[in-house]
Order: sequence, then structure tokens, then C-alpha cells
Amino acid sequence: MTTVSKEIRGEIAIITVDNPPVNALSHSVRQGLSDHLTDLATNDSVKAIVIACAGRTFIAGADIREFGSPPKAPHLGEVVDQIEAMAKPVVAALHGTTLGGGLEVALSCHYRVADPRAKVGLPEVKLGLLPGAGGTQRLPRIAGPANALDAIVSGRHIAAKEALNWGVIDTIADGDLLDAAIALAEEKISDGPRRTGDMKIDASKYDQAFFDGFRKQVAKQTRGYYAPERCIQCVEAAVKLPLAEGLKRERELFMDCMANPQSRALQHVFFAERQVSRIPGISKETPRRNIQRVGIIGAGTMGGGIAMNFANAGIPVTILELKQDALEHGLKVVRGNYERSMKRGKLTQDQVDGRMAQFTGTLKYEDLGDCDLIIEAVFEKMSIKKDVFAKLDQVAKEGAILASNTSYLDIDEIAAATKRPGDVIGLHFFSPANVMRLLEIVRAEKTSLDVLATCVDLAKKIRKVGVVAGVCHGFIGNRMLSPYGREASLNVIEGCRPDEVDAALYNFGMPMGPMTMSDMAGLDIGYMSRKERGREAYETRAYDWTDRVVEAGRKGLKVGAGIYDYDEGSRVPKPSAFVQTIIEEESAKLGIVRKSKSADEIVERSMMALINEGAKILGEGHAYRASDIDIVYINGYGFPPYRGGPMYYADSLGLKAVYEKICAFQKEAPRWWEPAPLLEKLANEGKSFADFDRENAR
Ligand code: 3H9
Repeated sequence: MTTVSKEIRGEIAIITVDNPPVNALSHSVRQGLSDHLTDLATNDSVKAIVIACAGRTFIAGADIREFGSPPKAPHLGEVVDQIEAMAKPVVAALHGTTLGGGLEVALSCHYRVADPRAKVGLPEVKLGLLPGAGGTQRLPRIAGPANALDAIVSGRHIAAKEALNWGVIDTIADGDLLDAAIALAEEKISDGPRRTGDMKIDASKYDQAFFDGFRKQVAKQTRGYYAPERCIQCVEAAVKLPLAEGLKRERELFMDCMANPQSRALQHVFFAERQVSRIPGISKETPRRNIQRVGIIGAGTMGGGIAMNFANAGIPVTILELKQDALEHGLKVVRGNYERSMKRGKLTQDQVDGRMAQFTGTLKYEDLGDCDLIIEAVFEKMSIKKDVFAKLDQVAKEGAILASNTSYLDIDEIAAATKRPGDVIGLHFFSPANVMRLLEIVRAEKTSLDVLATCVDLAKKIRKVGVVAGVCHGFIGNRMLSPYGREASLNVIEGCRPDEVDAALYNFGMPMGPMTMSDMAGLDIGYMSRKERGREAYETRAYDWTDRVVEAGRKGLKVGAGIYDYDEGSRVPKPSAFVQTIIEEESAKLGIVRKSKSADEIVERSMMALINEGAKILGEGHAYRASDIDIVYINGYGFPPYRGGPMYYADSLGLKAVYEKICAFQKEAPRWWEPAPLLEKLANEGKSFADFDRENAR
């Protein structure tokens, strides 16, 4: 298949890249571009060239699937240099998303015209890389070092209008893009090429303090990541060095990033995220239900947050509460959230009003009768959920999807409260539901395939990563959280201070440690659940000390005291002497000789617990793939993406080593550390979770 074609219209040659789905710069594209340019360089009847793309987008970057294989000439850097060196003007016609290597191609063209909806960006940092074909040298020259740093270190997509202000785009097409590109090419024949690489930066304005200031500004969001610092060093090189030397420095740092394990991990995450919506038995032909109105039961924090997702996607919502003041309060909170976004410049007043106009409040179940999907977000108790579903069974129209936002409860049992279990599904949102990207889609035993397919599509529509899970206690995420929390608590009772446990996991890359997280979530929630389940159901050694903390009235951040102390109005945890005394008393009661542990030991225990539970979930078929579990943990629990998720992390340690470690832990606590059968099997066969995913590819 020819991926790059050429057409000549009068004095203008049009080179078109056609490499679906996103016109990535595979070897054939690089070769095609280079061959046509070589031809056109000596074709005297052609006076200017347009580079355009077929399909949904201009080039969206290097072909990520080629990373890891031996590079094949012509390399992208060579193609880009060839474009820039052309003696006749080259115009890029941008539509869709011009990203990474695609923008590097565009920046090496002499002029750029874009469709008004086009976006550009250098998102390499999200793959643990930096723009490696001149992007870090050319963008600062054309857009200025400050804009370049912003774009390269964040990797964000930049709208055509902003790119125009930066000088990255010369003009926005008013009408047909190709016609505009040809017109610009004709106009520039007399001017000749204008090379980005020749542009000068006034280095005096960008001293060490400028770059150090930027480093400080991004320190929080780049914590633990390898590539951002290298991106900054490249822009420093662009300011200080001539183009050729800057490109050399960029190449070295690009190779440096490529060799770092973070880049492999982040590429895994990229593909894993695209894999989650592939569901066995579901294809394009599977029927879907039409969701035009959504009902939400409960206008509390969760219900309101869930409702916002649909309103944001333009889907009207009917929100039900039992009492008028609770309903009014819930809607007020939603409006407050939107208004905060407006203050931050993310929404206009019209948009806030438009979104609020999607909401209808009600106190009557009957008003949910015209909803195509109804999600309950009521108190987490089986008897209450069953009651709600029995009522829904009476009022919901035929064909409506009935969903529970339960975090732990058995959806099969909930579904049995209705006469239409095929319509029942779990939609587990994470708090705050309007912000967190993860949605666990819980497939119950009788959930019909079209209901599942509809919810998988809907997740995308409301901009969530929807991962399908099976019914088990806590589904994927919360089921794994349970042993993770247990080991953190055991580390405390065995000799660590809570802040030592937190520091170890924070430094591993988690957004916060498990003790801080428990205080934030409220210690009383776990306490009540333990009391309900009875002592047999959990590891009492781990929790007797936390139970005492709760019984002392310290329920967590919401009351200003939990595992930690908090100064009035502050969210900053401070070690508590009172709690430390409780911990030491409980250790003594259990006859434990307290011993300190290294950060590595603390992390190891927590990670092994996550991995073993993940392997059980996978082996029992409650997740389709190990990589789905990674996506759950990254998007729902803040697992550092640069470690690829817990299952990828296990592969990086080697499953044999992981299995042996878990067996060693089992000797100390047989009941809690039984190795997952799948882990044992893969370890014995010398395989990885990635092998499992490949062999079970669906
Ligand atoms: C780079 O350029 C390095 C250079 O600086 C230096 C080199 C020396 N390659 O996301 P979607 C596939 S690094 C291969 O579902 P959307 C994707 O896997 C690169 N495949 O669609 C999926 O396949 P499948 C810098 C790619 O409309 C299909 O295309 N560029 C690539 O929601 C559709 O993708 C980036 O990081 C690729 N580069 O979003 C851009 N990109 O159907 C990465 C996509 O089999 N890409 N695929 O699952 C994106 O951000 C989004 O895909 C995009 C479209 C916004 C383009």
C-alpha cells in the first residue's frame, strides 16, 4: 500500500500522507516523504509544496509500535532536516491532532495553515520521552522558550487559536483546508522558504533563574518522572546553542529517556488504556441502547458528581432526593463546582448556565420513568439498595438500564430485587466523581450484552476510562485496596510510625500514603464495615489499633483528628503522640517486639499485597487482562503511571521473585498470604502477566 502520494496542480505539488488510523510516521511514511521530496527538489516546474494528510488527522506522531525495534533509515530527524532544507517553500496543512513527530514535521515546513478545530502538541513527555526530531529546538525558536517549556513539559494539546498566537500557525483556514494551503503556497513562492531553525532567540532574557523558576513551578506535577527534567535541559540547549549542537543534545537526551524504564512503562499505559474498551463478545454490530436522559438517585457528593459527568456531555439529568432541602443543597453544590471552574477560567457563565439547565430535580420516583439509564448513589447498605431497585423496577420504563454505584456490594443480589436482572449493571464511580477518570463497569451474572456495550461506549462519551470488572467484594480496585491497607496497618503495629509508612509509599510515587488516605476517607467507614463483617472476616492484628483510634473519637480529617493530628482548618497531617501510644500499647498487648523497617521493606509488603490480590482477580476472571488492572490502579488510586501499574510493576520485578517473596510472607501469616494460583503458575512457567494478556488476547 502506498502510504504517501503526490499530486501536481499547476506549480504546486501536494504530498498526501495516508496511513490510518492516525497517520503515524511509520517507516513507509518517512520513506515516502523523503522520496517525494527528493524528486520534487529537482522538478523545476514545481515551485512550492504542500504536505497534507488524508483521514481524521494530520500526522499524530512517530509510530509508537516501532519503538523497541531497531530503527530503520530514513530516521525522522533526517526527513525533518530534508524538509527544512528544501529550496522551495513547503506548507503544512494541519487538521485533527498534529502531535509529536507530526508537529516536528510541521515545524520543519516553512509555513503552516490549520483547520480552525485543529490542535497541536508535543505529548512525548507522556510516553516518558521528549520530542526527538527537532521539536525541542524549533518550538522555542518559533514560539519562545516560555511557551515551548509549557507545551513540551505538559504535553498538552494546544488549540489552533493559541498556536496562532504563538506563531506556530501562520493562518487558520477559512473554508477548505487544502485550498487554503495551496493558496498560501502560491503566495509564498516569491518569498521562498522561511526556516524555523534559522530563527534566533534572545538568550539574555532566559537565564538560569528563568529555568530554575520553571523547574520549581512544575516540581509537584512532575515528581518522580524522568523525562520532564530532560525536556527542560533541551529547551535550555535551544536557548544557549546553535541549532546543530542543540539537535545533538536533544538526540542524546532522547536516547537517554528511551533507555529509561519509565518510557516502556508509560507506553504500556498508553496501549493498556486503549485496550480496556475491547470486550469479549462485543463488536460494532452488538446493539446499543439509546441514552437520552439519565436519572440519578441521591444528590449527595457522589450523586451530584456523577450527574455532572452527564450534564457536561450534554445529556439531561433527573436527580432524585427524598427531601426538598437535600435536593436544593445538592444542586447548590453542583452549581458551586461549576462556578469554581468558571473562576479558574475553564467555563464561561453561559456554559455554567447551560450545564445547570440540564438538571431537573425531583422528590418522586415516578419522575424517573422517562430515563434511559438510572444510577443509584444511595447509602452503601444491601437492604437499602434492594429497596431502591425494587422501586425502580416499578417506575423505570422498559429497556431502561438500572445501575448501582455500589463500591463493594453484590450486584447479582441487587439485580435479583428486580424482575429484569438483564438490565442491571454496576457503574462504580470514584470520588470526586466529576474529576476522577476511572469508572468500573461491573458486569453481573445476568447483565445483557447490549447493556454492557452501551455502558462501555457511555464511559467514553463522559470522558472516563471504563474498565469492566466482575462481581466480587470490592470489584477490582477496592478488593486490591483491602490487603494493601492491611499490610500498611501491620507495618505500623510491627514497628513503623504511620508517617514512616506514608513517606515510603509517597516516595515510591503514590500521591499520598495509606494512613493519610484513611484519614481523608474517614476511619469510621472501615470501622463500621469491620463491625458489620465480624472479627473472623479480617486480620484483627492489623486493625485493633485503628479501631481504638476511632473509638477515641478520632474519625479522620473531617473531625480534625484521626491517625494524625490536624491544626484547626489545616489538612496537613502531623504525627500524633496520643495515637503513637495506642499503637505501642497494642503492639505490647500482641506480644510484638517492635522493629523498624526500611522504606523498601514497607513498599515491598504493600506492593506484594496488591499484586497477589490482582493475580487472584485475574485468575478468577474478574478482570479481562492484567493491563486492565493497571489502568484501574493508575486512574482510581494514583498508582504512579511511570511504574506502569501494579501488574506491570510485578512483571518488571519478575514473577518468580514476586512469587518467592509472597511464599516467604506466607510462612509468617498463612491465612493472608496464600499465593494466587495464577501467579504460581506463571512463575513456574517463567512467564509474565504480559504473556498472560498476549495468550488470552481478546
Ligand atoms: C514521537 O512522536 C517521538 C518523536 O518526537 C521522535 C521520534 C524520533 N503510533 O487514541 P485512539 C493508535 S512519540 C502508533 O483510540 P483518538 C492507537 O493505539 C509520539 N499508533 O484515538 C489506536 O489503535 P487501536 C507522539 C498510534 O481519536 C488508534 O491509533 N504522539 C499512535 O481517541 C486510535 O487511537 C503521541 O503521543 C502512534 N503515535 O485519539 C500521540 N497514536 O485502534 C498519541 C495512536 O488499535 N496518540 N495510535 O487501539 C494520541 O494521543 C491519540 O491516539 C490521538 C487520537 C489524539 C492521536
